[in-house]
Amino acid sequence: MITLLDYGAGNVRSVINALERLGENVELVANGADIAKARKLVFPGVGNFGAMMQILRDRQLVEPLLSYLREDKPFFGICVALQALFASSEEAPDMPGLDFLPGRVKRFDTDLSVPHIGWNGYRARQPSRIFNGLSGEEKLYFVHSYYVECDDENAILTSTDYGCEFVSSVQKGNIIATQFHPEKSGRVGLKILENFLQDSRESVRPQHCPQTTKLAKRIIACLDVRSNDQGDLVVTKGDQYDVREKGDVRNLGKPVQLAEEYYQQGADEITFLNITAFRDFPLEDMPMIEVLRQTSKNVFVPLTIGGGIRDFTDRNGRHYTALEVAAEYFRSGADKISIGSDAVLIVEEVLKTGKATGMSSIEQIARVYGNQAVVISVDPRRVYVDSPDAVAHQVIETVFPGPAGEKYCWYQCTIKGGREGRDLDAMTLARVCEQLGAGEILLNCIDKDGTNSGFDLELINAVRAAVSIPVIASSGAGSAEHFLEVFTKTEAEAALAAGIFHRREVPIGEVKKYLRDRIEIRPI
Ligand code: 1PR
Repeated sequence: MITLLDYGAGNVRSVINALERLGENVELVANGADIAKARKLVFPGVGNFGAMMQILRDRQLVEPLLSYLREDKPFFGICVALQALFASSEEAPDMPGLDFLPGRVKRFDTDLSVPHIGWNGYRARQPSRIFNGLSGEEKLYFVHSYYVECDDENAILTSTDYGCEFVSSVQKGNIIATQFHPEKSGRVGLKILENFLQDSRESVRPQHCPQTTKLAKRIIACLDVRSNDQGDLVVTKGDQYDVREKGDVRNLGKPVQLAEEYYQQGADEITFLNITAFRDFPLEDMPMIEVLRQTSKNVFVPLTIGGGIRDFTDRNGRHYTALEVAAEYFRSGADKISIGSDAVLIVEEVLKTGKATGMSSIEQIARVYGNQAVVISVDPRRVYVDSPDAVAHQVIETVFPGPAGEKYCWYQCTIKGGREGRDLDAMTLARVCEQLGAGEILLNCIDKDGTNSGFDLELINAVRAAVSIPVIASSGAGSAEHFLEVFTKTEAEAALAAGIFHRREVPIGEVKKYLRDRIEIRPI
């Protein structure tokens, strides 16, 4: 029996799924007494340090938690729960932490994009039972903007590099806490959790200890999901967003099954896009939520879900906020949500009024679940112009001239799955969304979607230069070489593809094999 401290702020579903996969029964903490009687306690911290500490205080869990830690009973803290063990955090300077270990939590101050999202290595500083069966060459999944500086050298279990060397896990007696997410780190992460659960394991040191660790470029499999004309939920794929062939919606497989296949093949993340959610209300679309629930039981890498995240009034007049829609997705197993159409409308409003309201879906969801949980999905298309000042948008000079020989273009944002073009360019959208609190940009390209002709490098470079959050390049992948091209000719942190994986033209394993000796990737 494992006791899980769910303080109600984020996606604890994946931690529960991972523990259940390892054969454990999970009991949730309802009050301080549950902590006192716990035999093994897992604490997955999510979101904002200040918000988390406030909830622990309001629910009078701080003292029971400190007593549990002082008694040196088995404890596993994840992400913000590691940070909670220290005295303070720059994320919420007025809110004290648990002060169980000496040190502090600081924000990354680096030219690299922040949040630090993705798979990075670790350097063991002391032996531990959690290293059983690990070689030291594995990569683990991180997602955070703040990191720990620990003054007790003996408590540092591993360190990792990202602009600086930071503490990626600590161990003091039976108290273990990691900045990385074992529940999202595939087979390696499950092994670490298993090692924690089996208290008889002896302490070992991994054979390999890297001099420096590097963040891997991520390969993401994307599943565009919708109902076909028979009412079945299918994975589909468009050519420049047209998903019909001879009148029928293309059916490329079942969402849960395909997601599991891609996980087994080595996908670093899985993204589901509910592509018709702009006209249907996602909370009425229970099958999609069920897809997420089922997938998260067997897929232990990050899951993103997009489609229909916005305020909505149903046919009975009940109003739902975007935050409620997102909350349902997080509860069902999503780690990140992606916002498409609504982001365009929000940015248009901000530009019109000159101010943010604090109430937009981006701001609200980022506040509760953290910036890293909010992805902006951009659906731009090229509009050619004769000169750089022909329009009041950010224009680029292109090496691929337009139909009338135009040497310039801008990237027009669209909504409703490309059906409606708006008077806003993709770079401005990305920049304003970052200011509002988005943590990552998923950059599609309608011109390239489904063409197998390679990514739009000009678009990716322009958007990457406009923001300091990670950018996922999407649309157009047709070969393993295209992934190398996007990672060597742009600064994109991740590349997403759909068609080549669904049509089994180039499996993920082959893409990774090709990239293995050329760039930093996560080994399968
Ligand atoms: O606007 O918040 O409801 O979200 C709807 C989401 O659905 C958006 O993220 C939007 O990108 C997506 N979407 C809407 N219509 C379509 C469509 O195809 N008709 N799909 C659609 C977007 C683009 C990528 C695709 C890549 C890679 N598809 O998801 O997977 O282009 O494809 P490729 O490797 O085969 O080239 P909202």
